[in-house]
This record gives sequence, C-alpha cells and structure tokens, in this order.
Amino acid sequence: MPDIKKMPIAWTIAGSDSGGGAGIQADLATFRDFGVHGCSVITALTAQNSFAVGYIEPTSRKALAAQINALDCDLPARAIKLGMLASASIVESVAKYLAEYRGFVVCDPVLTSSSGASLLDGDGRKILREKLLPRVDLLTPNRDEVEALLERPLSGLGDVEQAAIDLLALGVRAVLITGGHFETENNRRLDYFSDGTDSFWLAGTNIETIHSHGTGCTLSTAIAAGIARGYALPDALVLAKMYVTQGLRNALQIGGGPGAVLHLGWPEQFDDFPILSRQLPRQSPRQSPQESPQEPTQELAVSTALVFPSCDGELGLYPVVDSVEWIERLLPLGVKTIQLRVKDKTAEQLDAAIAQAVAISRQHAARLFINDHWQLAIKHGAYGVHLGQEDLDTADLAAIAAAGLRLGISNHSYYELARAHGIQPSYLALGPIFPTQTKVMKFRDQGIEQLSRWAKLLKPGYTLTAIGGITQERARVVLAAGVGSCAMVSAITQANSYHAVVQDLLALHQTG
Ligand code: 3NM
Repeated sequence: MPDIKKMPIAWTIAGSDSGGGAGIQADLATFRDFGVHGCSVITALTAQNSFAVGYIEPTSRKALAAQINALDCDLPARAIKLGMLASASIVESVAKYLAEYRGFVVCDPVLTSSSGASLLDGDGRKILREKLLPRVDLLTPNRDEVEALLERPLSGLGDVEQAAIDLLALGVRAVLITGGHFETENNRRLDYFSDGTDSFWLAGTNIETIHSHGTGCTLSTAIAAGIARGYALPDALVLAKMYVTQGLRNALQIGGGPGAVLHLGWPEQFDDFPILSRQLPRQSPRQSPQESPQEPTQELAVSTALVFPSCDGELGLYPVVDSVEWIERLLPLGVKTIQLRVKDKTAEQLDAAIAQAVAISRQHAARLFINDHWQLAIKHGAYGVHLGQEDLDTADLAAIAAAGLRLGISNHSYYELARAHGIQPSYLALGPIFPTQTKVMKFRDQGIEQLSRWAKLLKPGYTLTAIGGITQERARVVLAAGVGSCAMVSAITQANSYHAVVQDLLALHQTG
C-alpha cells in the first residue's frame, strides 16, 4: 500500500466522460498508476459512450470556483493537468486561478472530441490563446489541435519543428506535439518536444488499434503525474510515452464502438520504451551504410545504423580505476571486467597507460573498457569504450563501431536512457544508485526502487551495470535489484584490504 501521507497530489481540471474512456475518469486512473493522488475539478458533464458525445453541460462558474477553492486550501497540487475546458467562462476562471499558481501546468488543448464534436467555442478558443496559454508550462496538442491553434494546415512530420516554434510564440513554456495523427516513420510513432532550448523527437512503437479513445488525456495526465512524482520534464515525457504505448498495445474493445487506451500500472515493458533523438529519425546524418558493419540487430535502431558487439555475458564485478597499477593488482585476483578512467594525464602518458592496460588485460583475458579516450582505445585495441552522455555529441560512434569495440554509456535518467537506446550500446551503466564522494553528480541518487524499475525495463535488451556509492555491504541489494554487475571505485580502491573485498564481491557476483 502506498503511504498516503507521502503521496504527491496532482489535479485534473477536465470534463467527465460517462463512458469512462477519457476525461476525468482516464485522468484519475492514470494518476493512480503513477502513485499520485488525483484530485478533480469537473468542467463539464458529458453523456458519451464508445460511439459519440451526445450531451455536454458545462459546469457553472460558481461550481467550478467551489471545487477549486475546496482543493486549494487543503490538497495543493504539485502539477495540474488541463483537459476539456468546455466554455469561455471556464477558460477565463481557470486562467485567473493559474495566474497565482506556482506548480507545473500541463495543458491538453481539447478542442474537438475524437468523434468530431466541438468541445470549445470560438470565444473560449480566443481566451485560451490570449489568457491561458501564457501560463502553461507544457502544451500537448495533436495534429488537429496544432492546426486549429496556428490556423494553418500541416503537411506532415516535416512541418512539425516549425509548428513547435510557432506554438512557443503563443507563450507556452514548452510544447509536445503528439504524433498520433501524423504519418509513421519505420513503424514508429513520433512525438516532438521543444522548449526553445532543448528539442527532441520521441519515437515509440506504432500500435495500430482503433481502441485509442482517451490517448491525449492519458498522455498529458501521465506527464503531470511524472512531474508530481519529482521527475524532470524530459523524464516525465519518456515515462508518459511508454505508459500510453503500453495502454494501446493492450487496448481492448469495451462498448460497441472503439475502446479506450488501458491503464496498466507503471510502464516496464522493453517494447514500449521509446528512442529519443535530436533529429527527425529518418534524417539522421549518422545513418551511413558504409560505416555500419551489419544491419541493426534490433528493430528499434532508428537513430543510428551502428552495431556495437555484445559484452559476452554479464559484466560481473566491474572496478573502475585510475591507473595501470590498479589493473595490475586486480586482474590477477580474477576480476574479468575493468575500466581505466584517467582524467589528468598528458597525451603521451595516456597513450602509454592505455597500451599497457590493453596488454595486461589480454594476458588475463579480461574485458578492458577505456573511459572517454575512444581514439586511444581504438588505436590499442581495447575491448571497449565507456562514454558519458555529454561525450555522445562529440565522439565518433561510427569509428568505435567500425573498429569492433564495445560501447558502454552512463545513464542517470529516463531521458538519458531513451537517448542511449537510440544508439544501442553494448551495455548501459545506471547511476548513481547511492550518494557518491568520487564524482561530482548533478543527479540525485536513484535508490534501489528506481534501479529495480530500470533493470526490469531494460534487461530484455541490454547488459546492465549499476554504479555510484556501492559498498561491499550494499552490493547484495544492488544485484538483487536485477543487474548482473556492480561498478565500483572507492569500495575497492580505498578498502583496508582490497584483496578481501574483491574476493568477497567476486563470489557475490557469481552466486547473485
Ligand atoms: N559514475 P564510487 S557514479 C564514475 O552515476 C562514476 O555515472 C557515476 O564511485 C555515475 O563507487 C561514479 O566510489 C563514481 O561511489 C562511483
């Protein structure tokens, strides 16, 4: 049972869908799946079923204000999702409330129902643009809504980036243009996010189903839920996309007409995990057949056509060390995976150190990964390269793949994982699991619960290792979370007896 006292609160301000597939009903189911307490401000009663919306009665101004006031003094929201606002007067009242509200606002600009009924009149749309949008942190329009807001048709995905710029000019802080009504690309459904500084595409598996009622409501609410749970916006977007894909993959007919997206708990299916890429995936400059030794092995390789070899099984105990001396000490003890992470050497010293490290690791049939210095790793024939996310923009991934080296990538969030997923490296490092003194981190520690979620999600597709603050004592619980490897620095290099610690950890990895 979740601890109610600690449960984050979010609100939905939207219409009631008597059919239970969209609106308030879908929103509350979504909040619950993310462990968020959902409060509701009902903007309209609708009579609808799986075929059509038959009747709409907007809530009176008084009833709207009463609901907001009741919640505001007792159940303050970390995030508010806005759905159908039904009338000009409601849009005006909500805009007024939000002018003082300090939390995060996600707005799904519901203008027409999926069956074609108009859900906001001309005056309402005008006030929405002029008074409400400037207070919105994230707008999540689909194609029809983008076209209505910008008053021009879009020809397809190629127009989306400019449309996002134009929507930002309306005053919203960020926009996610959802891909449901656009063409697919390599059987991927593409959403586009931009806040004017950071922009990216999220490509998820396209699920062909007519049972998609409530998709827009569910997506925007899942984003609000992620924010209420403390995730950064880009992570909340990845989680929400996974959640909707999961709901569509399992969608069923409910009434006689099209059914609704299902609400199936925290998303943890590998097939639902999207790829994040900065360019529209079909236009990737990295997609160069000459540079890729084989066709991609996994269906999802859309942002690069590179193939990195596998790691030949679990990585096991994975010490990360800063000198050749440590490699000389640890490999004779039976360590089979090791990383050389050297930060402060001259080019000449580095070259010599990496050459020596490669030679020693070969003698011991150990897997040596070189942190950062991918050119020297290629030159000396290391087993693999380990890169941080910031290095992904500059390193020549095609050269690493072409040389047959493995690639490991550091990850600290759903956003980074979705980005790495577009590259399909040989392994993913997940961290920091606990607070660490060894590296200055801009990410909070993930904890075992987050590690378990990631392990469950990613294990079907990737070799995994966990890193950050892992001690001899904590290694057991880390392995039990579902990764096959602990990457460790200080627990080994600052141990009183590194021999004893390493022996113990090697045994633990073998049984774990
Ligand atoms: N990378 P220790 S944490 C090198 O989270 C490194 O990406 C991390 O050192 C990440 O085992 C980390 O001493 C330091 O905590 C790990």
